[in-house]
Amino acid sequence: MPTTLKDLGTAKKSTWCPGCGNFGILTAIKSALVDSGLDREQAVLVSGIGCHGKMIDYLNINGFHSIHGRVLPVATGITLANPDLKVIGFSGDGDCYDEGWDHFAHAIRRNINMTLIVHNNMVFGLTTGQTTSTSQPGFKSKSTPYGSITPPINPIAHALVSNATFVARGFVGETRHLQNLMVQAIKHRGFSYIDVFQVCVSFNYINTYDWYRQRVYKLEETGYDYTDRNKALEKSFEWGDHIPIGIFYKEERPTYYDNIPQMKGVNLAKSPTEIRDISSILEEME
Ligand SMILES: Cc1ncc(C[n+]2csc(CCOP(=O)(O)OP(=O)(O)O)c2C)c(N)n1
Ligand code: SF4
Ligand SMILES: [Mg+2]
Repeated sequence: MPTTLKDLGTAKKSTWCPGCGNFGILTAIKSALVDSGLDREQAVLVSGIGCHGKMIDYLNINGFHSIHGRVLPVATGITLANPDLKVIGFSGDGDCYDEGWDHFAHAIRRNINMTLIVHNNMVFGLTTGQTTSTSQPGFKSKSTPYGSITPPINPIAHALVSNATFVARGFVGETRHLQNLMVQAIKHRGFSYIDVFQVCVSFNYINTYDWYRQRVYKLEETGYDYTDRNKALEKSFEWGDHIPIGIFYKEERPTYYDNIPQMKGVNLAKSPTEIRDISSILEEME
């Protein structure tokens, strides 16, 4: 049965701060799930640890609240074991671009069939606002009281050079636009990735709603062609007074699962499990 907005609500009381950008992501994903016509039972959510991780509590869909930085290994396991499921991962900038950084490149280059949404608030929110690898130069926090001295990571550029098949950026102040990006990401076969500018009203006083509103513009309104990886890379470095949001790059390519001939038509989760006696093999190896 197609999912409705009502189906997706839960009775859990939100613990996000009033005005938090996570509310925008929640609103957008709910509408995107309805728009994409996905049955609730066809989807599985995976989240990391942080304020973003509470998405699992507020969406009435089977979910796995994993450990810090490990959204991608868990999501990879689920999608390979049961390719009939649509796996959607919610990660934080700290979760994905710091603690789980190595998984990012590898899930992308393998073209794991899943969607990854990164709540990029440029701080470790849940642990009270320390600097992350996307915090802007000079950003002052408890961990960098004199201001961040290292240049931030450019996750869009990294995704592109890792051979990503779907790379986009959204902003929580543009929920309709974000919802549309999410629908396209969900429909994409392969690894679809959206970095979302998610405002943290409690700990990031630089990258506020107004800061973004004065800078973001939509790529699709400029006649931009998202099929050219080199152009996308060039765009990914645009920062400052004008910051692009929208789809940077998109292509179709076989997924990791598609490239394993032994997996063709196999659904491990639905395969019969039997206990096999392997003692003779073990004895041979002694
Ligand atoms: C392995 C491990 N390291 C560190 C922590 C502590 N920790 C919990 S939440 C968090 C910050 C999360 O930041 P981010 O991923 O950006 O999520 P946000 O809270 O900003 O949504 C950290 C460092 C942890 N729980 N587990
Ligand atoms: S600390 Fe920041 S990210 Fe976390 S709930 Fe509050 S506003 Fe949102
Ligand atoms: Mg964060």
